[in-house]
Amino acid sequence: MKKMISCFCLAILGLMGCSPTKSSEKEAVKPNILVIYLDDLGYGDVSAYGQTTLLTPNIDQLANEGVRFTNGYASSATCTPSRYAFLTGIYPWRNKNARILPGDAPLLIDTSLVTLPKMLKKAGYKTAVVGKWHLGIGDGQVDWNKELQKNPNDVGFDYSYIMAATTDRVPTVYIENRKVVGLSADDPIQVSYKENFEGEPTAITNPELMTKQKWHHGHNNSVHNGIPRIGFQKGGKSALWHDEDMADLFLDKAKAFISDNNPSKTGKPFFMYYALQQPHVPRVPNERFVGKSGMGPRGDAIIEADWCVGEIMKQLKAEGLDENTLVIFSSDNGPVLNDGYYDDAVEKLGDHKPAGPLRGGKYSLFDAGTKVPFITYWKGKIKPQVSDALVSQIDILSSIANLVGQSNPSDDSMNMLNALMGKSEKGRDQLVLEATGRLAYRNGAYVLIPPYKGEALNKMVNIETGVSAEYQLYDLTKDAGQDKNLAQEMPEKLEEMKEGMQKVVGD
Ligand code: NG6
Ligand code: CA
Repeated sequence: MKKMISCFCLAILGLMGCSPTKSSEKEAVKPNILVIYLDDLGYGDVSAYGQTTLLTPNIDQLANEGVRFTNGYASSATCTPSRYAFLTGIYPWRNKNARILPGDAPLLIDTSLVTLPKMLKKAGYKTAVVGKWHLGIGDGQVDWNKELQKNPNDVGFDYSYIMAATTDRVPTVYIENRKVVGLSADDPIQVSYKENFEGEPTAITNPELMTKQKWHHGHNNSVHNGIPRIGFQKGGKSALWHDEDMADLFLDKAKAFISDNNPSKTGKPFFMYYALQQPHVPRVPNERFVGKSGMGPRGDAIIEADWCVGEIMKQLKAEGLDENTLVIFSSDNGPVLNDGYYDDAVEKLGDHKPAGPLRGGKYSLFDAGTKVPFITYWKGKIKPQVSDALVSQIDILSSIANLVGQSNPSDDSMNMLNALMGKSEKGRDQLVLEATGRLAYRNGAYVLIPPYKGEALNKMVNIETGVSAEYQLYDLTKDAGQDKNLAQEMPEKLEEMKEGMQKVVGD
């Protein structure tokens, strides 16, 4: 009888999307967890964050019916370090290799680390990543035609369907679990970031191949699908992706994972990291979205991504899971317009402000580099609100560990569960931010940018780096645009901030 009751409970819990709790995990709630993570989406690119030129109704719905954070940060102003920090809960600047990686880089995450998916697996979850990876694969000598080792499946993901790096880097193929999808044995794929393969065309030798987009800076190696890329590749023709279909494909894979892993079938909750490729360069939305924004491919790609967000939410609803899924929406770093292709992002921008009221953008130590849209949504559980609490993507690991009754494996990651659930306005007191290897320090209302050598303007992308020979101190509550450097007039505050930063970062 006892056995029957527990089986019954198991079935009911399974239907609810919750898994049975051990006695030591009494308080744990185990919703499905969906992290929707965009690439280079700026604080001002979501209409719920105040802009009116580019409408993102599906993301807005999450924002308006969940917690919309006004002080939500990515860990870094570029992709790889932010994703590293999100998955490991470790500040990216603690790992010197956590920089923008080439497509053939070795796996950045030490396989002995407790990652977010590993922690969730321990808590009984099925885990998946679909979309952009950009955290390295293998040990530096990958044969892309063989079973891939040291990939997402080795750091906690039960299922992975990814691109290795970025849409502008080779190899331009999809990888499902340990295999490149669609490869044919008689046409192996070769990849190099050192030199071209003999006789293969590049954007330099054969500019006529660039039928869809031309390079502005970088991006002049192998050309695939009319678009020049970073790095060289040869062969693998049957496996090469079609950029125009990428959003639909990732969406299909993400939807399929949800229905295949509906807790009513598996008896386990799921965690999915849905990492969309938009609006990173090259921006190649499906033809259904071309021209929709009036802003060229960048705006169209954002509209396409917003549609994908709506579709994935519809899928949760269709599977009966919308009330037991915690959704976290964010972006890996701030916005950039010209990131290396001629794609009209600058020319057709009009009045749109991708960074909103913030200064800087991608690659920048100024706020727009790392302050990004950050939304938590859980139908029926999270009350709609705007929160000024200071939260970072680095805190997701500890906060979720707390929710599901697991211990937090990283000291850098702080338990912000109450803030994420909209139960408290209290966030972190302090946070270290990173941009291309340089650091800034946020504490309360203030941000400190220490002096650095280097250019104040990244001329290629036309974004202020935040670099100056002087200390910079800003009060972000009064001066979101970081116009007024208070370092001279607030010497005590400056000292306090220097000491605070030194305590976390060391000398
Ligand atoms: C840069 C690329 C840029 C983008 C970025 C990575 C050049 C000149 N620029 O090196 O286009 O790919 O790396 O972006 O090659 S991120 O969002 O993945 O960090
Ligand atoms: Ca990015």
